[in-house]
Amino acid sequence: ATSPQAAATGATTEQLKQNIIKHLHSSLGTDVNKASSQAWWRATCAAVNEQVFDGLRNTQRTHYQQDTRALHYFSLEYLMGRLFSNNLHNLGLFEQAKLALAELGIKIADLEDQEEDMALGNGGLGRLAACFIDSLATLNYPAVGYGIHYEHGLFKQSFQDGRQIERPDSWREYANPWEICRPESVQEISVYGYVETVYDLQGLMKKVWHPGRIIKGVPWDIPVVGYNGSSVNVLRLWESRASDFFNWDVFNSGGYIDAARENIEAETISKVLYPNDETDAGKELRLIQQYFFCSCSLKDIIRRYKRAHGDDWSKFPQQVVIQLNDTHPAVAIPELMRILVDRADMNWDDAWALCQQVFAYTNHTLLPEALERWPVRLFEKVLPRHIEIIYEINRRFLAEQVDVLWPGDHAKKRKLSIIEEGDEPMVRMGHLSVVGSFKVNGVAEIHSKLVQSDLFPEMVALWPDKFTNVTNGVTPRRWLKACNPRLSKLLDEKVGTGWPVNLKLLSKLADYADDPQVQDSFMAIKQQNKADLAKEIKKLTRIDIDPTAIFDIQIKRLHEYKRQHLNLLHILALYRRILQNPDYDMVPRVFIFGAKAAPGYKLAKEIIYAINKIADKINNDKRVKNRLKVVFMPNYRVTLAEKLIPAADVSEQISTAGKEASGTGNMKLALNGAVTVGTLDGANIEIAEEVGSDNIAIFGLTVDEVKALHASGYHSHEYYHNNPEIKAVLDWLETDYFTPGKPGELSAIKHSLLEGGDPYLVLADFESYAKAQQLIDSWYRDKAGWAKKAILNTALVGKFTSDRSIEDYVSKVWQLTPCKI
Ligand code: 26R
Repeated sequence: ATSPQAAATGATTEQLKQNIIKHLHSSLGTDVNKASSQAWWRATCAAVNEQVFDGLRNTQRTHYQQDTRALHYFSLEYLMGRLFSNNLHNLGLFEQAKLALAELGIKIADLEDQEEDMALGNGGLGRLAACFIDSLATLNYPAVGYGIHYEHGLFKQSFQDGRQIERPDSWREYANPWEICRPESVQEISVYGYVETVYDLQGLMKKVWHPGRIIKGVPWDIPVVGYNGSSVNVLRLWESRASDFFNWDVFNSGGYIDAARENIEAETISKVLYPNDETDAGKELRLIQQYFFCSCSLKDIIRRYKRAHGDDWSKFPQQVVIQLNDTHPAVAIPELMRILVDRADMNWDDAWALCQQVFAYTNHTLLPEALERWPVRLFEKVLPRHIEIIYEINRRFLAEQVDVLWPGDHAKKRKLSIIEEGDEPMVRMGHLSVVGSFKVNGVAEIHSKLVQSDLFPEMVALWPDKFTNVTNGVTPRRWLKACNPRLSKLLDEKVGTGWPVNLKLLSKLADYADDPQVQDSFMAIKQQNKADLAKEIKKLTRIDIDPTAIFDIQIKRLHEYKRQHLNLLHILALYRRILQNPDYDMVPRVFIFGAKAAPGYKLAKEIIYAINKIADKINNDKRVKNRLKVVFMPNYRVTLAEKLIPAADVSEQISTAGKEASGTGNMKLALNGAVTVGTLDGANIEIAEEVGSDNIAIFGLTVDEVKALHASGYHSHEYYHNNPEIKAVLDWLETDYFTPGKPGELSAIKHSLLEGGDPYLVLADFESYAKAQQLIDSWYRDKAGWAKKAILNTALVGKFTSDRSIEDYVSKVWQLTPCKI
């Protein structure tokens, strides 16, 4: 059947077929008889791109003609995943393409597997950026995503004897069909060097930065296709190159070989994504990455603005809003100041007023080790002019804001200063971001409250209206329609086909929650998705699982605060109960993990190792009789998430309360009918509000209880000594039961929970967690009851579409108007 959109664009199955063949011949230089799957995939991409580029041209022309205000999303990370089926779905061409390919004897799924994930991000923050640009295009908001064109995205993970091995990701080794190089828009940026103070003819002081290096930024554009033939926006990613005339200039750099080395260094900037999630490594190259893409992007924005408005800066804040995705791009603030003051000769007050109307900042984490601070020393070396500007921003802030509200209060100044004093003075990027932005938001209600009460209380006193909340969301196009076609079809039948752009329509499904037929269809779909996943698990891990067992899934980066080890201790407790009581009655359960550990995060890697070793033992123990299986899927990434999420019965969202800013996997899993086992943390709280307490298993300490427990002195030993099950499973880790002949190989976990003080309160929450899991077991025994809960999860989480997040940003922060193409 031809969808209305496809009919409108005149793209019939037959035309698609001809186009694919045309590209097989003219772009790939092969033909139908000998084309590989790779060639078929590339030819199909090329055929699809004809429509993508039409949309791109139309969109850009319309935005230019209407001189629209636009959002500029600045992010070090975009976790895009694959674009093939996403673009086909958003163009309304998926079914035609499937048919066209089938007629050519090709399975579309085989082509999808030809594509590497575009994994230019670590986790939540990067995937959020990807969902947001999808929604922006779908809602017809003029927007550009700016970032870095990393040659290597997040490392690929494999296991060797249960331990994580990292290998480089080379996503564009054989070229990426979705990107367009734009040599006409290259930028040059400077780093290093020194600042000279000069006086002009009127005797006015001017600062002149004499750079030590010039680096070229080459933009690559990735079209971002909105759903239903709406806008096609761009994601513009900068690749660093050596700047030819400067660096090969032997007089400037001391010699031919030095020049060659500098060229290599220039190209290193965009080589690789830093794989740290939540731990700031403070590396020089990372600061240069941040500055490189911010400077290129600002110059790009200014060039476009000047094309329409010349040297008149007065309309700049009307036309341009920049969203900082965490503090990673915060150096854009002093960079814009530098451009305005040093280059455009604007006076400081006007420049600062302009800046403060342009930037807005999203905070994504409260973890102290993730809050970025750069040594002043490093700034002086890399960006000597910017550190002066930061000092001046700080001087005025302390004198004109802090000292006015708290006269003579030095403690306040010390706490609020953008420069942290000490043996090694540091630039606090969070402070800089708050001071330089007109809005600051957290990513879930509770997180935004904590940003205000715990992280920046004085900033709230200074600027109460600056702070707001925008709860995260996920795109239902990728995370339901494309990844779960069976459920999508049922939803089309029950609530109509409008749900991908109006997710609240899913609430109509609640009317059927008690309907036995709908329950059967819903659970039959879940069962088919589980069978598919079981096959995939067998293929990837050689592990056999029972597709009728409860599929219990924890997928996210590996971090102590996310508490994969709490899940593991509970698995050990179940295993122990089974061994102690051969008839232990439990619904068969498969615990599935997916997680990458930052390569330098020792304990996280130990947890991966422990899960793998314990899995191996349990999965091969006949006495378990299939009640328990543990699977660690290697190389968790967007594409794997798309296979896991539709098959989940239970969603593990078990962070220590107050630590997970929002979470977005929690939303994807609930949307696909999984029941959450979760703490009252991040967006779990809002999910619980939406689905109701019968349809979610909440456990554990609340944020206030966590604070109270820390305040009163938390002693994890007490839980160890008072709870025999906790004691037994922790002691078990020290034996050689799971690592024959090598006792103590798994003791790092026990160590961190006892001698290490258990900073994330794993032992404090253990009992409550085990009870919640018990509740899940009893809920699942009631088939109709479970089906109802699953259905209600899908029906009631419409709030968590990223379209709603974007509309919230538009009304609270960005003030954009949609522009129909
Ligand atoms: C400083 C650097 C090493 C760094 C720190 C932290 C790099 C990357 C991060 C990742 C953080 C900012 C992150 O991804 N946070 C997650 O953002 C998601 C989207 O808002 C939230 O859902 C999630 O709760 C939060 O952990």
